[in-house]
Amino acid sequence: MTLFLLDHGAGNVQSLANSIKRLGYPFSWISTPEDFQKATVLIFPGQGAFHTAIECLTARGLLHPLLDYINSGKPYFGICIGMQVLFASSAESPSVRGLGIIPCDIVRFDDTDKAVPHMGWNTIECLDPSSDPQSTEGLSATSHYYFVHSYCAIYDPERNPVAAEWAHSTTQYGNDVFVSTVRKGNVFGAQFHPEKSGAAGLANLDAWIKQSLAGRVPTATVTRAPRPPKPADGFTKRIIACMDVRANDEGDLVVTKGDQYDVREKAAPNSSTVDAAGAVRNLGKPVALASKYFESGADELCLLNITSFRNSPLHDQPMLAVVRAAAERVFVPLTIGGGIKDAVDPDGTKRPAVEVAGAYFRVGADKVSIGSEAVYAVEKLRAAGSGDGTSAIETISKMYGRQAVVVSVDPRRVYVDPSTYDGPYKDELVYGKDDGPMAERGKAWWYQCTVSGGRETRPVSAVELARGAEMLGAGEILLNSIDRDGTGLGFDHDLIGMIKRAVTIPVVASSGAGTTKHFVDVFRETNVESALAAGIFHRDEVSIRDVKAALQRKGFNTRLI
Ligand code: 1PR
Repeated sequence: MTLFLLDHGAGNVQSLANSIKRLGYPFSWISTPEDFQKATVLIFPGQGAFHTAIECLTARGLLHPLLDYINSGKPYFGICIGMQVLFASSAESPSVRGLGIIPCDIVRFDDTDKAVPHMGWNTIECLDPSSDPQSTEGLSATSHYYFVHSYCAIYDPERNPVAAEWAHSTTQYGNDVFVSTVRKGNVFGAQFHPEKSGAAGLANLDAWIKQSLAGRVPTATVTRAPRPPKPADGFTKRIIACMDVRANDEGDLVVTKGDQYDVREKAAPNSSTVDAAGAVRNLGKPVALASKYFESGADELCLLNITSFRNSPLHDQPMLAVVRAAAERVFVPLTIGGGIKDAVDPDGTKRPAVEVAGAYFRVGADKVSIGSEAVYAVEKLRAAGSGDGTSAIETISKMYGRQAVVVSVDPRRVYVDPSTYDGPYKDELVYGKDDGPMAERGKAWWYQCTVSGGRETRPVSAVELARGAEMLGAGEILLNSIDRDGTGLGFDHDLIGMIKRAVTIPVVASSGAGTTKHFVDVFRETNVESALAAGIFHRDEVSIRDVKAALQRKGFNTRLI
């Protein structure tokens, strides 16, 4: 029996390959239609848009051989879009037909009651009453799995009995209950990403591969009376560890940390180590810290190449090597930011942003974060009234799906006299509270966007950037605060609440965390989906486990490992 992986050219296949290597199974790649003849066990990892998957498979002559393989009865595991292509169609790409093996349609989540994409960790409920461990495919109702999708197969036995017949497990997200895994005969599919779901996901992959290679197709799903799953929205708050990465003065890539974006050491008064003053703060090696945070229960990792605005990231090989090495050790989502833009290599080769992003996806990144380019794209959008399809946000989300595109916002407060201010951001002004910090009392401010790591301000507000980014196709906002970065004063709830209300896509609160209480406060005050920290984790002042325990004590859902 030979395990094959199908790379349709727009997926995070490296992540799956890393997981299977970790499990110790040999595998080969499907690259030509003929390879399907050699495959006896097949996994199709999918990331990205429905139409992209079908178009890429068609262009490479793989679509019909894939259908023939599945109809041959040999074991098939479809992951995310690899499961969705089994359906007849998807609202994501109305003009494109799926394989039609499951004669139902994929629809978009309702976004009136929750952020879309469904991006984060959730639980599943296996519907098969048998306790046959094979039937569970190594899944557990008490584990969390990583989902990142805007479209789903709604579970509704009354109105959609065929989808219900294929349903192996369901998940609740807000008011929607959808099919999280499908299973029938030789076909198994997961809406979540097992390769990014930590130990729980690896257990699912291991169970399925083991029984498939042994030729043991699980016992047929017993016919069961369709029953409404128990309402159990297991969606957790995500805790993200962020590593700002740059070359130090010796040229080594190190994890640094800004204090309001200034990453150079200050000379301590009467310091004997004067030479330390001015050096790039060095808080560790990126891959080692990434592994440490993964083992400590981080739900996601963010690697930001903070000096990439200076040179072409593709030529900036060290960053690709860092992501490749991190992805071999870390089995939760990896976001890479810094320099995701149209670039020109030193030899003059033009590298469009979508190619830069593709290079990172191919070495194991799951999302790319766009900072400066997003500001320029929104300025252009505001001037033209609509996008022209050429921005990094538009080209990358078109190719890989909006769930793969994060926009990083670097706002700085602009204080104004509320009695005289007559500028364009009146309705975005925040007023200092009488019992607030002294520096804010009697004042008002708005949040201005910056580019190049805060070095240049642009005539765009944080609200304009967030709304424009969503319009252009971004799937998530990484909301930093230059004023709070590295201060330990807590998150800027005014900023975060304002942006959360302005968009329907998920928002990551960032900058300023100093204690576990700061995480409890930001989730309670703003209802953001996730919170990010850097300094307190790098300096071992607070652990990710401490943060999650504090959140659990206050009644928040978190993923404990
Ligand atoms: O403009 O697309 O090349 O992206 C550059 C990326 O690098 C952006 O995401 C930008 O936020 C980031 N960046 C650039 N310069 C700096 C700097 O610090 N000098 N880092 C920088 C910004 C913000 C967070 C930080 C949180 C949490 N860092 O990443 O980790 O504020 O910090 P804390 O918990 O210690 O308070 P492009």
